[in-house]
Amino acid sequence: MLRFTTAGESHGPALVSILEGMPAGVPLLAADVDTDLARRQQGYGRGRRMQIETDHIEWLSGVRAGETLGSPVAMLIRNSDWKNWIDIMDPAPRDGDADGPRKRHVTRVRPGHADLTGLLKYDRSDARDILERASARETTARVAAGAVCRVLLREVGIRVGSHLVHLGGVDAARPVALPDDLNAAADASPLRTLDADAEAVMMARIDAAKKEGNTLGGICEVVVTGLPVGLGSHVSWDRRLDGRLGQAMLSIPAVKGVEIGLGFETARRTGAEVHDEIEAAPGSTRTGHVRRRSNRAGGTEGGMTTGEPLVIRVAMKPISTLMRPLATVDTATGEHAVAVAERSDVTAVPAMGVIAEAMAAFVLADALLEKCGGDSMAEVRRNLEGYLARLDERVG
Ligand code: EPS
Repeated sequence: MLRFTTAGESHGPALVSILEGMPAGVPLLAADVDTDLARRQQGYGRGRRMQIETDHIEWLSGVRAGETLGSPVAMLIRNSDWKNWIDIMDPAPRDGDADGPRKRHVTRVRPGHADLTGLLKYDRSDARDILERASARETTARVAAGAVCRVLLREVGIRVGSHLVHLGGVDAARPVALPDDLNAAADASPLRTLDADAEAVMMARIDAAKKEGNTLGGICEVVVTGLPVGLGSHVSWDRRLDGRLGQAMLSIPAVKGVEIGLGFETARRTGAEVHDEIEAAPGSTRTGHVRRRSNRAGGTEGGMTTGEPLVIRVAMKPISTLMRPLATVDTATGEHAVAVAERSDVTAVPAMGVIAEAMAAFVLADALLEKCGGDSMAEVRRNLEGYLARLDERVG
């Protein structure tokens, strides 16, 4: 129903995000998108690039007078750093022999980065041809598309939030009950964590890693509330919501693991310790007038939402650009070398949480439109209300 694509290199003139399939009549302001872009730029442990950029969108299409038109929503985000890279990123051909190799060309490929595999696959000699697109700068355009999806979800009472639960070997305690406005609470922390004690230890660890020229990974938890039962489907592999969420999360640069609910822990427990017992809950329309006594499933059963909060944990490896670089091979000479040490971040895990929210918002908006889609917001609303009315009717 929904699809989006992005274009743009990290140090090119701009990024573009095109989202197709939004119904007409969704109220949409640039501020709805810019707020999420600013949230993605936060986080202790980021490098100097985030001081150069203040991301905001320019509408190219799909929005008029504060509402979507049903046509593709295209957004432009300019790279302020572009002015420093015009010569290096110039699309015009050059006379290689006369001009010599371009400045900032990269052959000392970084272990863990797309540099080497991309260079071999695409038959390039300068890894900049790969790393410019592999850069996590691209996630800005994803967050823009996700922010539009978030507005659609918000219109029907679905809220997407996240918080950081682990950084560089330090766990944050998860409160038994999450704050009602999860993002307001998480965004108040420089690491987007709800555990102030753990936050202090994590920040000290980031400082130490920075001194060592090292980098740190971590885990964020995305929580979605207000979902109706039955988004996604059990009938075919590619319609199962768990699989769609997994694909979306694992496509985020540096993400290596995803869990829904208890995730890997379910494999270690017995059935009685894993499955959520069900009881009647008259009046709880979105869960079908029942509730789970626990939510170890994390909000899905059979590849469909249960109506309980959707809980997804996303694990990010440490960034592969180290200021004290690892051993590698110089692809120009075949000799041993140390990897290139480009300017980078010590950690971007807090930002990854915001990106994971965007990817979740996209998958869930798509699944919502599959179940209750329409060409206008009014039609989506009517279809959802019809479905919810049927859930009420079933209990009489
Ligand atoms: C990145 C390297 C750094 C990060 C960048 C991702 O950029 P630069 O090479 O310009 O210093 O700041 O992230 C962003 C620009 C962003 O917007 O998140 C990388 O190599 O992936």
